[in-house]
Amino acid sequence: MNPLTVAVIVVSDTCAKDHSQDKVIATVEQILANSSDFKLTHTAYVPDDSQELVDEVRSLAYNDKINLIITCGGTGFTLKDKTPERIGPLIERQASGLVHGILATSLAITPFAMMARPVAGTVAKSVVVTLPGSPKAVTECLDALLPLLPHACEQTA
Ligand code: MTE
Ligand code: CU1
Repeated sequence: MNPLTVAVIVVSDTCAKDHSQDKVIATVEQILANSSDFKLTHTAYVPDDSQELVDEVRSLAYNDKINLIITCGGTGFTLKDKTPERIGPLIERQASGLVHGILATSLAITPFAMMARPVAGTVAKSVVVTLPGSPKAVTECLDALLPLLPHACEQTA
């Protein structure tokens, strides 16, 4: 079977201005390199709380028919952290199980996990998850989600 396609969107004012500031894409590349189920086919940098973020997710889901769309960053409590507010309205079917999974796994590692406000669900035939922005958090969340994501993406496609 063909690998499932993955897109990673880094949501950060800093990284959108200067891609060399980003360490998250390399982190995800490394994690997915160990998986034959997934292939990273799209990456993007968008500013926090932007229409670009919304447009990117829509286009990846509806035009490119990506199996898994991961956003990284903008889930915290600073005023510009609006990823859940931007992505939430796009979600057609909520996946509260993925949200619980992210939070439960992360809480076992750090109480600061309570400061992420993730949303997850399906948009068209894509599974969308909003992860925190640090490479550490992205690694911890993906470690938890990867075992079930092939099944979730296959059901969604
Ligand atoms: N989840 C995991 N697994 N590991 C972490 O280190 N950091 C937390 C939280 N979730 C963390 C985590 C912190 S400190 C913040 S502020 C929030 O994610 C939001 O991060 P974001 O603003 O980069 O999205
Ligand atoms: Cu934090």
